[in-house]
Parts: sequence; C-alpha cells; structure tokens
Amino acid sequence: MKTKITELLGIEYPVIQGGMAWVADAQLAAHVSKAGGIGFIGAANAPAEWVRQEIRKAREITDKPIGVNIMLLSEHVDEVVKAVIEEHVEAVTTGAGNPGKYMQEWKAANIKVMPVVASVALAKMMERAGADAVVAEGMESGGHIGEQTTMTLVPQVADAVKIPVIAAGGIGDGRGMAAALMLGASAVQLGTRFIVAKESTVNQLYKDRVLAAKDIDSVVTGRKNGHPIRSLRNQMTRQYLEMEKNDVSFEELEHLTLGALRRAVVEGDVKMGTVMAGQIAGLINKEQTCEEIIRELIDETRAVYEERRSIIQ
Ligand code: TUI
Repeated sequence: MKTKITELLGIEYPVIQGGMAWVADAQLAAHVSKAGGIGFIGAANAPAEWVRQEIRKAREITDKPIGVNIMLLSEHVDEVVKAVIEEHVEAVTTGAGNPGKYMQEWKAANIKVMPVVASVALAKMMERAGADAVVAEGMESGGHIGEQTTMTLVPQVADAVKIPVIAAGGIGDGRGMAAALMLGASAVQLGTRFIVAKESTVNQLYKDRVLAAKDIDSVVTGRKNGHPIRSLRNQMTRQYLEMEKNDVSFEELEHLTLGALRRAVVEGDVKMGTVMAGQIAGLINKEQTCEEIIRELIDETRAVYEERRSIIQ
C-alpha cells in the first residue's frame, strides 16, 4: 500500500500504533514496526531515561522506523524532547496539548512531527508551525479525548490542511480502515486493538476486560473539569461519575484517579484502576500477534473495497 504517510515515514503499510501511556513500550512498538506499520513508544509521564532505554530496546528488535508519543502535560517533557533527538527516532506524535514550541528543534533533527489534534483549528495551527502530518483523533478513542467524532473530524481536517491526515478513534478492523481512507485519511492509528496484541505486556486481566467489553462499556469521566478521559466502566468510574455529579472537588477526584492507570495496566486492578480503551473495544475479541493484526487489517481493507464496489456502481 502506498500513501503520503507510507512515503513520509518509509513504511510498508499505513498503520500506526498509538503511543498509549503505560501500554506502548519498546516490545509493542518494535513489533508493530517490524510488521510493516510504525509503533510509537508512549512516553506519558515517564522520565527521559526510561524513554531513552525503551528506544534502545526497540532498536534491538527492529531496524525499521520507530516513534515516540510525547504527552505534553508531563513534568519531564523538556528532557524527553531532548532524548528523542539524541536517540534519533524517526517520528514523534504528541498528545494533550500544543507542541508548537518544540517543532523547530525536531524538524532540525529530521524527525517527522505528527501532532494529535481534536479540532480543525489546531490542525491548521500545526500545519503553519511546520508539522509533517496530523493525527485527527475522534472522541471514540480511549484516554484523553476531544469533542468531535472521527467521522466528522477527519474529512473537515482533510479539507483544511495540505499535509497528510492520519485518522484515529474508533478504528479496529479493515472496515474502519477503509472508511477512514474514504474520509480522506492517508493512514490510520489504532490503540485498543494493540492493547490485546500478544506482544503487549499489559496485565492479562486488563486484556481480558478489553476482550470482554461490549459496545456500550466505555464511559467518559472528567468532562466537568475539562479533562475528559474514556475508559471501561468499573467501580472506579461509577464512583467518579457519582462524585462528579455531586460537585466533589477536583482534588478529591484527582485522588481517586492518581496512579490508577498504572494500577490497571501493571497490577491488573480492573475494578479501581483506569482501564483506558476506545469505543471499538466491543469489536475486539481476539489476541493476535502484531504481524497478524496488521496482515488481517490490510487483507480486510482490500476485501471490503472489492466487496462494496458493486453497491456504488
Ligand atoms: O493525548 C491523548 N490521549 C491520552 S494522553 C493520556 S495520559 C493521561 N493520563 C491521565 C490523565 C491525563 C492524561 C491518555 N490519553 N490523545 C491525543 C489528544 N490530544 N486528544 C486530544 C488532544 C488534545 C487536547 C487538547 C490536543 C490539544 C489540546 O489542546 C491544545 C491547545 O492548546 O488548544
């Protein structure tokens, strides 16, 4: 498959693994890249030294391009920005903010920069600032989300910018990938499907919760305080939403969720931890290797184009 994104990144298939906090480590990212897509290590709130070591581990698994997702709210962001330059990663995605002030440094180091945006306005701003592409992420995604759906955001961003657009949020199989390409995307980014990859080191109880999820099983907490987070419904989200309804203070809500993603991913506490996952979790019901996931996505995308052609003619 050849798109603006496969050309830009020098990869075989226009499939990107989202840089999920606590989930996307060297092991996962490297195996996605090895299979012909591109994997992103999720720097999240980790110190720069952890990010540096993960990049080096990934390089031992594959010599294909790899990336790092930089979470802009991290207290370590400045050092992580330096580390990805020193370690010569091929690409960076950013989340939860505006990466404008780091753009020139990355460009000078020949790193491809692909900010995650949840609106047309930010997409245009990122293009002006020199971004190589944008990831247009709909509110179907897991984790920190915006307001627009993928269906509405992707075509509007595609019309608003000249740089290539990567669609994210709610994509889990070849039908979703084909649809995203039809909306004007040059690649897709998947998160939830890769949580359950065989190479994913996530606690099995977390994977089992994603595999068991139904269509209506995700909820959004934190809408009131401006940090909306999508995760799978559990005791923690029920408690959070109840407290939110009763206008409990931001500090108390923070106390409930502090370290909760780590507790779910690492310890497998799927009751009181934050089980971040997208709305597509209901569609995801098997564990496969990264190679099998990418192979199946590409085969399904090709098949669905052929199968649907007769309807349109
Ligand atoms: O970043 C994400 N998803 C994330 S980050 C994350 S780590 C975290 N953990 C606990 C609490 C909070 C964060 C988990 N999931 N997706 C990309 C994304 N970025 N979605 C939306 C945005 C975004 C939001 C606001 C981008 C820019 C923005 O504002 C920029 C501005 O200045 O207007």
